[in-house]
Order: sequence, then C-alpha cells, then structure tokens
Amino acid sequence: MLKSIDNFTKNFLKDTENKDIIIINHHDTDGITSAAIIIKALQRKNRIFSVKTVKNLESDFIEELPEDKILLFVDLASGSLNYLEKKNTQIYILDHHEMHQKIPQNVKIINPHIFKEEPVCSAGLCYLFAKSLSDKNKDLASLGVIGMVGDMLDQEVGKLNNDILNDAEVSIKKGPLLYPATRPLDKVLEFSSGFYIPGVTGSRKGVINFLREAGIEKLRNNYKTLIELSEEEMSRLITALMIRITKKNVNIIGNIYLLKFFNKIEDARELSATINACSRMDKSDIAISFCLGNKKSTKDVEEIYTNYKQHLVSALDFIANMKKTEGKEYIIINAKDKIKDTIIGTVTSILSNSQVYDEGTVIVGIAYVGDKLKVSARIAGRNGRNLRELMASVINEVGGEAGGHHLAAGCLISKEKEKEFLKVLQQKLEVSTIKVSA
Ligand SMILES: [Mn+2]
Repeated sequence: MLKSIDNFTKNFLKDTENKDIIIINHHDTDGITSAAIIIKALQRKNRIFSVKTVKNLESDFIEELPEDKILLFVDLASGSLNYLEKKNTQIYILDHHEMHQKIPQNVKIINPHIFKEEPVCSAGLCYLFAKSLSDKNKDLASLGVIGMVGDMLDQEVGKLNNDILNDAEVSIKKGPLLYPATRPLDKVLEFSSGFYIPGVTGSRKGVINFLREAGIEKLRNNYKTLIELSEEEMSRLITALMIRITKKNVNIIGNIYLLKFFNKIEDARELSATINACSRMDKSDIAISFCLGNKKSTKDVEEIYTNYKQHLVSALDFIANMKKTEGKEYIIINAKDKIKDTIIGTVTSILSNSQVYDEGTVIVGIAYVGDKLKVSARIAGRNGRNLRELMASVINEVGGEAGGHHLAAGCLISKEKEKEFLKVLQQKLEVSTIKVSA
C-alpha cells in the first residue's frame, strides 16, 4: 500500500499544480484529524484549497460539487463511487470504509481494503500521504494517532499503525481505559468517560469509597492521575474495577496513549473525545482549528465539550423515560426531534456499551434531520448480526442511503417513509434474527 500511496501522491501533485482543490471530509474525529493533516501538508506545498466538512455524503451534495477543481475526499466516499463516476473531474480518495463498487476511471483511491492491508484509519492514511509529500510532515503523526483512537483501531496495532505511533513519539501504558489519564483519578472516575462503573460513575461518595477499597490514598491534597500510579496501585485499581464490572463484553483494560499535542502531554483518547464533541455540536470548524494548534480554539473547545456532555446526559435521560419498541433481540428508539441527529449515534453507542442489554441485541436509534430520518444501529457487545447488511437490505425496500460496518451502521431515509421504514425494519429484525453463540 505504501508504494501505491507514493504513486497517488505523485499524481496528486501533478494534477494540482495549476488547479485548486476541494477537501471533503467526514465530521467525526478521524475525518477532522484527516482534514487537519491534509490542510497543513497542502499549505506546506503552497496549494490552494477549500474545506467542506460533511456529516455524510449525499448524492445531491456530490452533484453540486464544481468540476473545475480537484476533489479530495477523506474518511468517506468509498461507498459513493457510482456517484463520483459521473463527475467530470479528477477525484482522489483516502478512506478506509468498506468498498462494494468498481473504481471508476476518474477516481484514484487509497483504501486498506483494496490492499488486504491491516485496518488503518483515514487520519493514518492522510498521514502516510503527507509523509510521502514531505518528511517535514512527520510532526503530523500525532493527528494520525488521534484519528486511530477516534475510530477505535488502536487496540490491535499492526506494522503500519505501529510506525505512525513511533513517528508520533507516543508513549503507551497499559491500564483501565478511563480518560483522561492525565487528570486526578477521583475526577476521572466520577465523570467516567470510557466505561460505566456501577455505584461509582456519577457519585462523589461512591468514588471515594471505591478508591478507599482499592487502597489508593490521596497524595497531599489530590489523588494521583492514572499515569502516576505505581505498578501495585494500578493492579489494585484494576482488581477493584473487575469486581464492579461483571459483564464480559466491557473492555476495561487497554493501551493508554500519551502524546505531545502542541507542547503539552495529553491523553489521545481525551483529545479524540473533545474533537468529536465539537463536531457533534456542529462546530467542526473549531475542531479543525484546534487540531491546527490555534490558541483561541483551545478555550472554545473546552466549553463546547462541557456543553456536549450535558447534552448526552439529557438525551440518555430522555430515552430512559420514553416509549420504545422492544423485541426479542432488538430495541428501536425513535427519538424524532427530541435528540440531535449528531448525537443519536453516540447515544446508541453508549447504550450498546452499557450493561443494560444482552450481548448481540440490536439497538436502533432514530432522530430527525431536516426532511430526513437519521438512523444509527449498534450491537450490544461485540458479536451479532451484520448491521451494514441489515441497513442495506432495509434501504433496498424503502429507499435511502446506508453505510457503516458490521457492528455499527446507519442510514438516511426520507421522513415521508418513516412508517414504512419502521415496519420493514421491525419485520427484518423479527424474522431473520441470527442466534448469537456466546
Ligand atoms: Mn474513519
């Protein structure tokens, strides 16, 4: 794949010598960090470009893109090749989503699926592209790592990803996947980003008791951070967590990635969550400028992140009290206009990682966006039916656009089809539920 990236880069440089570029990126963490890498790298090559960040790639949007510019798609477009074929311009794609269409003549694409390569996120691909443009771009490796963590491709790292981690000079520590690992443990446990700990998350008293049980004492006025714990303290903490979290499918332990982000040591997971929050609150421009090291956006970003967390809490609260459609191995949550379309996916993810539903349960969240329905499907735990196929089969009957992976997929459907969609979805969930072996 590296050889193909070199070729891709050469062609791109030639094609953009006298032509402007439009960068089109997905709005999640991987897409934002991808765009930031490309922006920096193209500035260094004196290229002229504009950036468009999108929630998803719709055919109308593609149709309206100008044809006198070179189009560079990052973290999307692998599923839209048939639409791109109709554009009368050269198109470049750096993406890792599943591909099921033939590559058209006017498209050059780097996607690990083509090369049967280890999974590399788009920010990783953009970083490899930037590195092949110039060795100077090595300083962009951290953004590649943040994208990797954002897309959760960080737990089984192969050679390519390992090289990116090395370029970013990341230091790795094994421990509980609670973040940020750089802040006092009591705060991290109380607001627990990562996983839910019964009796501890959200309870100040619970946190203090839990830390006492684990034999972790205050150091002067503060608790230590995760990364400051001694080996013995760490192992006591992990044991205490194991006792509290009995579900098998919760990932408690993993790699903690610490990296230098504009001269401060940060937890990559926290940076990823911060960037993601901005996009979900429709502030992806601020997220990009944060990734580019803009001082002012660092402050803005913190505020947005806090606001976002409050939004999530109210959304979860709303779901707990609303009427849901529940079946044998599925649940449909139609939040209509009560939950933001940009948050419904996160909320279904939180539910799928919580201990509320049995392994394999399909969780479908629905929210309105303009005249459409945004649908997010997740599997509770790590095994279950193929959701991308499920979504595609529903779209086949109802119309719309679908995408995603095995365990996380979604679709966009015209609001007029709401009733029909719900009927077809429920039918498919009822009929062809595949038994999950434990
Ligand atoms: Mn991605």
